[in-house]
Amino acid sequence: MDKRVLMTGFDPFGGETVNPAWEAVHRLDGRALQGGWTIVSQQVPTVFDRSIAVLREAMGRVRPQVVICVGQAGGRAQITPERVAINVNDARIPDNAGQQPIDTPVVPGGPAAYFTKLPIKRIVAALREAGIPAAVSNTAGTYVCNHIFYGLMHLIATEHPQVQGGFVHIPYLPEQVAGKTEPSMALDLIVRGLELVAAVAAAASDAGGEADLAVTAGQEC
Ligand code: PCA
Repeated sequence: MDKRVLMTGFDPFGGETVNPAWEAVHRLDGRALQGGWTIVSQQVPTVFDRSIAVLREAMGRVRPQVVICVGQAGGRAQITPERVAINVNDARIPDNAGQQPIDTPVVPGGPAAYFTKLPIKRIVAALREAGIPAAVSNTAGTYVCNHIFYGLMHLIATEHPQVQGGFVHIPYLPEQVAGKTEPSMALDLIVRGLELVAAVAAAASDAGGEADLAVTAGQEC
């Protein structure tokens, strides 16, 4: 069998010299999963628009059945699959090309939001079962991560209807916060977690997009 999970990871941004997303994702390149699946890794730039162009090219070349984009969420303590991508760019800091869009759409005329069809609650349950801190997130922010997530969901809606896709945010690496108070997660644990995310998503794709677990991930404000 010949089935592929395309995983993307961003390059460093915001003054950091590493991005845990690419550090982890590139270690998974070529990793075989149960059921005849292989992970294919692709770096994407932390740049509005160009990130989606690189993703679109990679989807055309790799022809994946599952796509999982991964980004750094500095300050989070858990691996967090995202529920929803929104059609807005609102950048607090410039991207790696110096662009800082404010309140522009990712896709002019596109829907306000897309929900992932990945089984995010199944993924969180599997991660916790493996002893890896995880939670569903209900916002991917308004920077390049939400941007590529929305772009991915729009590509699925318009060009690749058979693909299942989603986005996962991960914490800082310990070396990024040495001397600070923010939480971090060791690279080995992030790599194991992302492999598990890919495995659960691949199994759900094999099962024809099975229903997610009916457990709450709700939050009050
Ligand atoms: N995190 C940023 C963009 C690139 C990344 O890894 C974000 O959360 O938008």
